[in-house]
Amino acid sequence: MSDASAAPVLVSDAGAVRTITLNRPQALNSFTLPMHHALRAVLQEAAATASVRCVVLTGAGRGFCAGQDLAELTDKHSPPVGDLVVEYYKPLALQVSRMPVPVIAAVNGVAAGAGANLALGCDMVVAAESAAFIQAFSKIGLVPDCGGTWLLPRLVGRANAMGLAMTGQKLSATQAKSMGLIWQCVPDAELMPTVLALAAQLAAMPLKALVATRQAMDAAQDMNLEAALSEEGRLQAGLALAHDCSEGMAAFLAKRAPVFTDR
Ligand code: T3D
Repeated sequence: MSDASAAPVLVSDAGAVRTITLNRPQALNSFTLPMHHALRAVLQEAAATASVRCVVLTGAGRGFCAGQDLAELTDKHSPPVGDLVVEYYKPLALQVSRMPVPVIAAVNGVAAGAGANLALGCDMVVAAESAAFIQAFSKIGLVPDCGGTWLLPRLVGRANAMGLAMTGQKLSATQAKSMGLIWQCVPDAELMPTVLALAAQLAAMPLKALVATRQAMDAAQDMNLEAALSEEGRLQAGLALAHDCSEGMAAFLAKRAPVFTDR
């Protein structure tokens, strides 16, 4: 019989919300190849499961994720560092950015290296007060990966991005909130109740519109105003034909609660 507590990733459902828990607490949930494979599979499954309308990503124990397991790199069978980035961290960041449902990071403790950028790549980030974010890469002679070079300047501007990446300094969750790096910072005991309530709220909303909002926001960063306005028009034209838009307008006019079902 397999020991579920030893699985590198745990999955649980509460209504339409699926919680995925990184589960290597003895090493602050740092990434090994088995954890990469398990996370890829459970994200694929969540994306393909119609009843899942929001995903929450969190960590077991006192950490969220400490990035790459550095001990694994000393294994002679470990792929070269560059290959790990291309074959694992890049696909992971893209997979999260292409989920057909909103993804919320519930950052329960330290998020370092690729673990920090995995969290920051989620649609919304809620952190416990005791959590912290560390761009640990420079301290071991690497550049931010798992989307860090793309995400950080967009989230907090070049000056803050460069400061965080070059110094690798620990940013408390409170500082991260003040800097605009994350959506919310809450007392530790309120983290999961807050995130699960937020996830249930998003799960009941028009998902196509939420996912298109993510796509439009990200794409607009590389567009001029005219192009961004055109993209808004293109997306709006498609969304206006979807069930959820008709339902939202009908419910408003009928003064009743809407029931959104598109995904
Ligand atoms: O191919 C590639 O590698 C490229 C991809 C790179 C992506 C990356 O993520 S690079 C960045 C890798 N991560 C780091 O450099 C962070 C290393 N960890 C730390 O700096 C510290 O652990 C923290 C600041 C995150 C937390 O510090 P603290 O004092 O709260 O905890 P600790 O005592 O350092 O760690 C607790 C245990 O977790 C400890 O094990 P032990 O002594 O109790 O048996 C520690 O060794 C282990 N641990 C923490 N981080 C990692 C780790 N083990 C392996 N790899 C880790 N990244």
